[in-house]
Amino acid sequence: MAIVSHLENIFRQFLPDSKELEFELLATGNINQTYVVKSPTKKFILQSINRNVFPNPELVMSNLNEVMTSFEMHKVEEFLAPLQSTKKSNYYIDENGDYWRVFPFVNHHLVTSDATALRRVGFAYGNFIKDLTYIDSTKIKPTILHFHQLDFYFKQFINVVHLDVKNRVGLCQEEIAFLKSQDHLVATFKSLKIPKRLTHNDAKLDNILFQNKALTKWKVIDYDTIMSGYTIFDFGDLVRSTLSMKNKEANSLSDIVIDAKLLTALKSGFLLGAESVISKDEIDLLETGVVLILYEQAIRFLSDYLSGDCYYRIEYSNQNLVRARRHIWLLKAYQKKE
Ligand code: GN1
Ligand code: MG
Repeated sequence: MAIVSHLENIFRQFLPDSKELEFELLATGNINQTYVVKSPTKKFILQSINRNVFPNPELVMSNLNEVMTSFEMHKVEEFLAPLQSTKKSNYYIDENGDYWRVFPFVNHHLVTSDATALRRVGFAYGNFIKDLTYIDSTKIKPTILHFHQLDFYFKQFINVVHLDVKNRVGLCQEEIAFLKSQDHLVATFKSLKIPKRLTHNDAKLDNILFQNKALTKWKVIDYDTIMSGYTIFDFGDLVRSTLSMKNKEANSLSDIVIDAKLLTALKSGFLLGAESVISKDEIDLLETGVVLILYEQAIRFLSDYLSGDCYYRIEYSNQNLVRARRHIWLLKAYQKKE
């Protein structure tokens, strides 16, 4: 098959002698294309960078080199280094101009969403915030402009509603009206007085891989959006993704369950991990971070739906609308809880 030989060729740029390879497409991410590569003895992750989302893949990979150098120097064990190609680079550009990298595959335990496990997840991300302070932030460049900049996403949303290029506005009037009614959150975002620092920026549950049952050994993965950001957004994404997982079957607002015990577990773990670097102002705004990121994600998913699904990968036609709705329900339920 043409695609398999294409993938084999790419993979052999990193491990030239590998034989009997199998490739399995992973459907977990919304952006990059990711394969599990099985050789008779070992497994790897082969991933191409989505150039529509990351217009400058060189930057993604040079940031990764900076992260790697600092983490190696400080013996950060929770980091997974990419393999070097035979040309001594951490990526390979194929004939289509696509950028590919290879990571070791981490055998991992799926995290159950009980309080003990979520305290460990919280700790892992808090600890990562601490690890990121080892890096000289001036050496890390933004890989996506305006990332997590709520006022930017809101303007874009108003614009796509106005343009209505796919004639979909009529199908989501209620969602649009709700998101517009919450524009005070844009003002909250703009008035944030906490400093920016290096953050993960996609701190979701799936991006922590635990390697033992006791959850004491783990890797944080997905380094493409490590750049300057707000700590409270990493915490927010962690809560958001946990709530999304717990509520993935929800079909209406009344189905949404917000489990306070689990949120407490995430928060206490996160605070413990980031204890040495997090400020009182940041701690006071952690819950605001959850609200802001739920709102941001709902806006981004709905904007993508309205503009014809150009950003996030979809598996069925109105998936971005479904994603936006779930985030709106989560936001409403979370706001009610407060
Ligand atoms: C995207 O592809 P994935 O799942 O790693 C997105 C994140 C969202 C996430 C929502 C670069 O990340 O911001 O939180 O989907 N990444 C980018 O599931 O936009
Ligand atoms: Mg990601």
